[in-house]
Amino acid sequence: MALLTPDDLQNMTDALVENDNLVCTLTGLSLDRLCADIYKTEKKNEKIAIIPVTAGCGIIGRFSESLLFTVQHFGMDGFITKNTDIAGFYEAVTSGADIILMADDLAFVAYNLKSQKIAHNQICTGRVYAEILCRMPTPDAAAKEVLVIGLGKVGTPALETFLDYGYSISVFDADSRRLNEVVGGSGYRCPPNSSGKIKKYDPNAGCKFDKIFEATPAADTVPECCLTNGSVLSTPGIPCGLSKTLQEKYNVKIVQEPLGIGTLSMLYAVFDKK
Ligand code: NAD
Ligand code: 2YH
Repeated sequence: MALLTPDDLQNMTDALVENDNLVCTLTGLSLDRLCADIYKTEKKNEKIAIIPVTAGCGIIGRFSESLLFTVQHFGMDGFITKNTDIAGFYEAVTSGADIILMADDLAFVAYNLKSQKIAHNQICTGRVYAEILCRMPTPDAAAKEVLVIGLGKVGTPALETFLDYGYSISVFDADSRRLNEVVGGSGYRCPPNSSGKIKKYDPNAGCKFDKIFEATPAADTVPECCLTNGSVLSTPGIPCGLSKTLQEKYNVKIVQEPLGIGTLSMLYAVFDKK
């Protein structure tokens, strides 16, 4: 399980603003409009409590502060509880919170105390980064092709989104057992592959991809042979899977930010319907 570090979050505020602008250029929608459209929900003055959690590896420097920045940047009302853990939960509820954000080492959730809707960070992150690629204009319906690298808890929900949009998906994972599970349509959260829409990526086949999704904890996962000039890489993976050299050589546009985009997606997942 990859845990965020304070260093990962060092430039988070700038990255969130820059990525919001890039997503707007790519899709025509700002990140909050995009999330509202994905989940068909809207914010309505909800009060969002962020509870620091000491369990496991403990408090991560800049984690709660980055969540508060995200909440406030998108015009919502939020606060970090003074207390941690259960005392923080009590403080959040008695202070009138509508939604709670909290994370331990295994899960980061948003919970709507009124509607009891709950959202999981890995699922919502995979969904929003995949939606960004799906909503970019594609000139020709036949060109709905995407390469997905990393088929874990973030990559797998992204597959469902690409299938919903009718994409043909080439997949790769360093774990051959996981790769076979996904291509075979069985195993943890595997979308059924009855239509043969998911196939193994073959680096020797010479396929280039305009759209690439990456969700691994490794560097240099995106091979040069899959790139074409102006490819778009949508990647929640930390660190970035594409080297600076290849990014510049192929003029790749990269959507990547360590926490805020996924958090915004979680919040819209638990807001009330429009
Ligand atoms: P996971 O462990 O569930 O899945 C990672 C997958 O990547 C695994 O299937 C693994 O076999 C595969 N993998 C590892 N090294 C690889 C390589 N060199 N080439 C190809 N595949 C490789 O992890 P996850 O929860 O899906 O998270 C994936 C990444 O996304 C992590 O870096 C995590 O920190 C990050 N993440 C970022 C955000 C965000 O908001 N940016 C949110 C959640 C997770
Ligand atoms: O980063 C994490 C885990 N990888 C779970 C998230 C799933 N992508 N947890 C953050 C822990 C935060 C800490 N408990 C705090 O500061 O409150």
